[in-house]
Amino acid sequence: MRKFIPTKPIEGQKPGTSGLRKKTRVFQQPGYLENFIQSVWNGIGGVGGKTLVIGGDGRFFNEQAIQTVLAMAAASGARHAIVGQNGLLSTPAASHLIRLRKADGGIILSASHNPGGENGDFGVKYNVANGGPAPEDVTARIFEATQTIEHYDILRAPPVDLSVLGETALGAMTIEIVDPVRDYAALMEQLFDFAKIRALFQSGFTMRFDAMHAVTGPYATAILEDTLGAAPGTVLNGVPSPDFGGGHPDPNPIWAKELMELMHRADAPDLGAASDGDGDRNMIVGRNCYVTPSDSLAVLAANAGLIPAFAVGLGGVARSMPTSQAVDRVAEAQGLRCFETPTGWKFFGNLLDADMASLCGEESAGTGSNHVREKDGLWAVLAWLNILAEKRCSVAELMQAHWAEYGRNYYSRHDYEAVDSAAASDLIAALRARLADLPGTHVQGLSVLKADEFGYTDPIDGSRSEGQGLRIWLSGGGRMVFRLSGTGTEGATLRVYLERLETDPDKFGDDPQQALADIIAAADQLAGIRDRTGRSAPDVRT
Ligand code: G16
Repeated sequence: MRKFIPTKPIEGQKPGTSGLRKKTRVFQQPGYLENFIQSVWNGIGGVGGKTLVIGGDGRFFNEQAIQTVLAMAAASGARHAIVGQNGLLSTPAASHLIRLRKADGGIILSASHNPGGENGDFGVKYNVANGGPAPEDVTARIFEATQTIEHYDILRAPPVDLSVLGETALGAMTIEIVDPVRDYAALMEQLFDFAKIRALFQSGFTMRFDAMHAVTGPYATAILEDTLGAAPGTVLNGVPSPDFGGGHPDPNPIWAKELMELMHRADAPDLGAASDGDGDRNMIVGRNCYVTPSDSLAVLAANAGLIPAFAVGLGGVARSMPTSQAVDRVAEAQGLRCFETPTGWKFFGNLLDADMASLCGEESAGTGSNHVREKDGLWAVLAWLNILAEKRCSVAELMQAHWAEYGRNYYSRHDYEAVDSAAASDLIAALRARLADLPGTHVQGLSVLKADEFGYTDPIDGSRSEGQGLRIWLSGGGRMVFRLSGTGTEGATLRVYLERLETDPDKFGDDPQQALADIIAAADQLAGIRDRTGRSAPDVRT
């Protein structure tokens, strides 16, 4: 039975860098999810007659939320819902399904790398017909709709059994429950040289992939172990759990600590990799050799010719603004177009659609290509495997050779989490006010060459995004960037991105924190981080 439920706007339903993310308990409040979903429908002009892909990363509240989304899609006249079995779909697999099945869009339930569980985080993201996250004009319309909503529509019906593959119906809407892995795995097989990777594993190459108790487990097991012949046990923490085993499913050296320790032991495997809550982030680590996401992007760009999907060459490359400039020099050497976009995968969408960029990456552990319109953790791991299968060298050797050719961009991101929101905004405002006066001044023995606030004009649709981070360039090839995260759920997270180019091969082996020490001190001095936040050190350094 279709129900028309009167409601009122709920404050704060503004999508951030990637959808709406809040504490799970906030989403569990009566009407909270319903208000947002109805606002999505209202913001996109309704879902009448449309086909939607629906799935999530399996975190606590996932299945319940999917039942609500289905009941609301059916009540609003959607024609067809394609749902991952047991409500599971990794973000890149959802993006692929939207494209493959020519759906009108999709709803992905995930707070990505944020912890899950009753005390953790939950999130909802709307993706458009190209498979990518909704662009800013769409999220703006959705936000507007959250502020004027007066009612939502929902079908009151028994829950749909999401465990059984095949078709069923909810009201007049067809629901198709699909294997979450099958189509994605088939796509990967088209993109990479599986025979070469299989031969690599047969030659004794070893790896560990830490799925961090999140959605990538079934994908990684099917592809790495069952198809490519990696030894059983290659995939660690491969069974998705609603609270990610109590962990923080963020693939970086801090949260993937066990894997990092393993990779620094004498009996370390050849390759270590990890992926996040919804499978779109990745970490790459060799024996005693962590690869920063920025370096990973540069290495993939430099070696793209070894990957069958890129046999025709790259249309161009793109990186988010705070990502290191390592890929820029590869692009320059190879005569490739190189774009700098604001943080958020949605900004790559138009470039990928227009084939102006076919390889994109972000410092936040996101790498991907034009095969879908999301970043893709497992794709990045397979790309590395494909390159290593061709080169038959270690990760460390590959990095050394890369730096010898292009120089090394020492890079680190310092995060100050759950900072008082007003203090964080004041810090940014105060620094913004001084930007024009900084060039020509000196700090910690470095001169400021240039300073600005990043804004971006999309080269395809001309849309303009302002206020995308404060940038300061220093003598000696240094750069620092300040911005506030758009994915946190508590207070504000201040992100400070630090970078310096080193071209002397004798200095490629330093610890990044040491190599960047003067820039780190300069950042603190310029922005007054200690004084304004009361923090003497960042919570996370990656
Ligand atoms: C999301 C976005 C990324 C972005 C990252 C960090 O990643 O999809 O494009 O780089 O957040 O954003 P922020 O610095 O604003 O926190 P994910 O993996 O959380 O979806």
